[in-house]
Amino acid sequence: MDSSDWELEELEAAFQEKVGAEKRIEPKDWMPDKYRQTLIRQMSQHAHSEVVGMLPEGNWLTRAPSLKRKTILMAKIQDEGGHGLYLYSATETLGISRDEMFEQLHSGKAKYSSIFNYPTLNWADIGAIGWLVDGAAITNQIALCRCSYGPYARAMIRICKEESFHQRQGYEIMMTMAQGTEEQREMAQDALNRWWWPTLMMFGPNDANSANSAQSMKWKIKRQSNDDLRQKFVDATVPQAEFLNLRIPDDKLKWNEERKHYDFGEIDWEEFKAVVKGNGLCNRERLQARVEAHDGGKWVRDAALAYARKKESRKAKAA
Ligand code: FAQ
Repeated sequence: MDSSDWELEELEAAFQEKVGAEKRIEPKDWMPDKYRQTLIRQMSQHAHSEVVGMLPEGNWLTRAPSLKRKTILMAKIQDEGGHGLYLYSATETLGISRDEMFEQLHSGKAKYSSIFNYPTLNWADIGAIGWLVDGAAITNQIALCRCSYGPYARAMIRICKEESFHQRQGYEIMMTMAQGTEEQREMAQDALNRWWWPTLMMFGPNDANSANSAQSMKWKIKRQSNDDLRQKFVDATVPQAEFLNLRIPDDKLKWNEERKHYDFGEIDWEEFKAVVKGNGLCNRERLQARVEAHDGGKWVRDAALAYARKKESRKAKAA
């Protein structure tokens, strides 16, 4: 072991001690390269999810059933876009550029949440996304508010506040439909049937198969395991479904008095793997939409850059 190895070990020990003491790591602090890379991976995938996540709901903007519903949905989708930008900025503090992140998304190298590869077939899907998908996102993100990396943890605090409004608006759509005509009730049930299992997949593989969890928990990037968060979501959501008088599509779902949790059925992990690999119902369509949006916005970026350069050169001439 030479002196630089000793130095590295000392730095790593001091880093882990800081994390252990619940102190935040900030962009200029020393951090192990793998910690940086893990954060870049998770945070950029999170940012991509927010931005790709605008697409399924965007599909219903022109067909929202009233002006009020349309304005609410528009505000929600804009919030998701804002979350994406906020998270891209937080990820940039780790030394990756936004262009690199976009390149990773557009080339298929970076992942985004599996949930956004499912189609939105009827208006009740908008309710189900708000209720279930935002509900799952909040469950996951509340834990991330205590992430050891400062910019990510702080971003999560603001994002969770907005997600909670999204969850409420989704639940309110479901309540309106569940109490409406028989046809509306059926649409609400159908949406729950289709979104339930993909929502449970959002939390990632079971703990035993989660490649990144052990290290991420040690570094306090993740504060609760995939399975614990999934269980928390199920426990909170089952009574909400009961209140709507809708049935969760799982024959194995049952309160376990001993565990004080709901037992639930096995997730179809083959479906999860297929979606993550790019073979879900909408993967190609989603990626194509993002690439087209990026290419279509090139002239705006070029114009903004040309304007900024001109302003700089005027300033330099005047000085
Ligand atoms: N989809 O070892 P783990 C939202 C990958 S935001 C696709 O357990 P990790 C707001 C994982 O990347 C929703 N891939 O991984 C909204 C890894 O592959 P890699 C997004 C998944 O990172 C609402 C591999 O599997 N939220 O919804 C998924 O420790 C409505 C092994 O897994 C976040 O991103 C999946 N579901 O734990 C917007 C939260 N699950 O990268 C619009 C932040 C796992 O090694 C409308 N992220 N994989 O090649 C996290 O908390 C974590 O990254 C987990 C996964 C928990 C998602």
